[in-house]
Amino acid sequence: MEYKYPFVTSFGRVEHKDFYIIEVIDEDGISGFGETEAFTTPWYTEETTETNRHVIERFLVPLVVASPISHPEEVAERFQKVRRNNMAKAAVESAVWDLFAKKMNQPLYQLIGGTKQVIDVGVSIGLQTSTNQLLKVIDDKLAFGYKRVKLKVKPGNDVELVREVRRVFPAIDLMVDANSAYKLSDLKILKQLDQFNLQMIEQPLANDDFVEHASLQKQLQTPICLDESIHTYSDVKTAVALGSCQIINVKMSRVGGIQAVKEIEKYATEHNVSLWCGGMLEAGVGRAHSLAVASLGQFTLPGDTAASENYWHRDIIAPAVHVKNGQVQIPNKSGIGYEVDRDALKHFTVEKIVINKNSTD
Ligand code: OSB
Ligand code: MG
Repeated sequence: MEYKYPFVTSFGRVEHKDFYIIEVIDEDGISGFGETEAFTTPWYTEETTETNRHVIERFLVPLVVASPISHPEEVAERFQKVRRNNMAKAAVESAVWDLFAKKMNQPLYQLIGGTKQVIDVGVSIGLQTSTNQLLKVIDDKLAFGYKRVKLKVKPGNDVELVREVRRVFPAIDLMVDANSAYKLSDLKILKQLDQFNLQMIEQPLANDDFVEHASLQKQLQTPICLDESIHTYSDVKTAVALGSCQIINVKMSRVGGIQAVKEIEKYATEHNVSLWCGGMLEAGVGRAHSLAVASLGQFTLPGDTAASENYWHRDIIAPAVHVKNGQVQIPNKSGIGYEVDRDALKHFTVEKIVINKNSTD
């Protein structure tokens, strides 16, 4: 699917997204849907669309169909024997959650313990060709009512950029995301960001360095939020124990599924860590799952789950995700709450793989 506009970060540029929609069908013919959220390149995490397909087809589906499943929690348990590959796991596990919620005739967000049906959303804005262009894009996004604006930054595109944005928009909720573009030796630059009253700085340092993030957090007033660093429940414990961040961007796909999000959310509640739901520039199925997890109580900050129209001319769900006054209302329907638009799905499909239970026996 082609994006309306390319999305540029410190690690690269994305113009379209290739992904698999996972449809799981049970013995009664009820369907659940999930979406692989990796990109075609391994620049954000190590997974790609192709590794997702490989791992799902070769290892995860056989684990799912090996014997009957009575609750989606069993899926996460079975997947423990496959190391990492969280986005592959999340696509399948979340599809089973959707199916289970539909069987229970309950909205997924309620089934997993979510408490909010109305979700506050912000918007993430990629690097632009000029500061003027960025100011124009922010203006456009604010017209939709988004509750906070996230800017991408990188060395050379930071302090002066944020200064100008703050000058023009002195009162908006504003944050920055570096996607690991800085080193601890850039401390002088990062400290200058403290003057702009940012809600947080997301993932300033290396994706695997909890110690340096802890050291940086001690020297910054602005809260650090971790994104790429967090793949597991134990990563959350490490970050909290070391003081590597005050806030966590939770992406259901990055942590391996809905069960993992539930466990992380419980821990974050007990340890007073604020959460919000990030995005993978995903299509409608992934977005619907993101909204369901954003409904959990500890997701107290606006997430990146912007409207379908922020990304796509045509989404694959009906209705599309709409934002009004910076909020999304999750539909009162069972499962993810949105129907997969079969015509749209067909329109975008370039490959279809069917696996019957018997074919894996
Ligand atoms: O770092 O949160 C990120 C997009 C692609 C990869 C990583 C990130 C992002 C975003 C946009 O910031 C999130 C979205 O709007 O889906
Ligand atoms: Mg990020």
